[in-house]
Amino acid sequence: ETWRPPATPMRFPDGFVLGAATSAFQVEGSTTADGRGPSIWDTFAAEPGRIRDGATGDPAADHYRRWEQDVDLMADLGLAGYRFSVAWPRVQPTGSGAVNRAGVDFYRRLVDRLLERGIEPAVTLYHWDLPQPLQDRGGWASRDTASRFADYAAVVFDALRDMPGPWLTVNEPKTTAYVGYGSGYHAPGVRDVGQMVAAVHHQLLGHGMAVQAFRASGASGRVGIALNLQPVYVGEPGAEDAAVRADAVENRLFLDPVLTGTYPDDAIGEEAGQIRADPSVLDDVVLDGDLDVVSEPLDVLAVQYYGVTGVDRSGQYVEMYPTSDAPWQQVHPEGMYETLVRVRDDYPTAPALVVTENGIPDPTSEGGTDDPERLEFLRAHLQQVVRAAQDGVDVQAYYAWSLLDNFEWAEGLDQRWGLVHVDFATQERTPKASARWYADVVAAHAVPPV
Ligand code: GBH
Repeated sequence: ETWRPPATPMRFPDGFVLGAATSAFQVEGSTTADGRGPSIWDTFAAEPGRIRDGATGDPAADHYRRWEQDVDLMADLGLAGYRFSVAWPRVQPTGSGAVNRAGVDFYRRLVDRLLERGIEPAVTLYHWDLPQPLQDRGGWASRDTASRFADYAAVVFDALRDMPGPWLTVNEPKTTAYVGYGSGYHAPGVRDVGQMVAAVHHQLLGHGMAVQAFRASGASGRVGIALNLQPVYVGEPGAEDAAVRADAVENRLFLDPVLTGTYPDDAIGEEAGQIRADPSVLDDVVLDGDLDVVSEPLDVLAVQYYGVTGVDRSGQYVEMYPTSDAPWQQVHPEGMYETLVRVRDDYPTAPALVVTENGIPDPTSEGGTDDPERLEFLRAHLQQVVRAAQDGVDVQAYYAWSLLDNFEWAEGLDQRWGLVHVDFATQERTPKASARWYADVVAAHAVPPV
């Protein structure tokens, strides 16, 4: 039976943080300023045919130069939280060794201004902009990258050590592995299942090593990882087993090692729904002791939820719910509730949850500021978050994706995910109708009924 929202406002728990999110490469621009080194996304965007309309990360939303105005905008909207990512190539231009002070100082100023404005920062350490010199040595297919990441993380923990909010180590290791090293649709554009599986493990290992560095640093705040989770449904009669295996691929391959220190044994193989490879590709990269590191206890688990998927008997994806203008996104708000409840029920050791991304693109590329689809999407998903909290799930924050229209990876500037419209010709910011509605939600600390 379908759950129906009440006709009265749904209140968030006391202390629940409502905010919005961005990532460095998607908004900053200024890709060569103040000593920043090249990242894999600079390289990838420079290759013809990789990005829609040949867009690049410069100037994106020009946030590196307009950050003060952007913090003012967040304050005007009354946001209680802002999730951003630190660009590794600004902090360590070659991915290791010498620290670039100018890069660190940018994030120090940003955090200080956010705190002055009463906006709690949430800091992601890796949102896909790997320093190019590390890719030249194998990227996440190489075990050494995990150690380099932990060293970089320690630099940031130290520089922003008083940051009170959540720290997220790696953003969506699934996407980097499957899209960066599997389909090759994202940087670094590799198509190799062996490298893909290695990239899963080395990102999770890097995450665990960064958690250890966090504990050693004495920095404040709480640490976790950001996983994009996606309920998998049986898309036709007889697809039950394929759906279980697809769930291993989409969810358990990441949740299990991080929360229980084991990899599922049904994610990789030749059966419907699985990653098509010999399971030994994983065994070959997991060394003794690694899973203890990967499963270092966390303070928060960050969940990113965009939609659900169905699978048929052969494990192929089937459409069961309407898609947004992103063809991969099947919109189903109940999936938000199911995801939060599932983590709580299936993983007794799970820490508090925060939702660090959720959103949709505008339905046309016209780029207007009237966005009723986004407003209703946010309303329906926020209701499901409150519903989960009411049912006893310890969920403590929600960050809409995204604060600003920005560089949407391979889709370039065409797909607009912002609460705030950006005119890329002038960089003028204009809050969309959804942003004004969301400001009211934050102020009321409750989701209004339709
Ligand atoms: C998030 O990923 C990212 O964290 C964020 O940076 C991004 O802006 C946001 O979503 C909106 O997309 O085109 O068939 O190859 C969400 C998960 C995984 C969704 C990769 C798109 C590519 C599918 N993403 N996927 S396809």
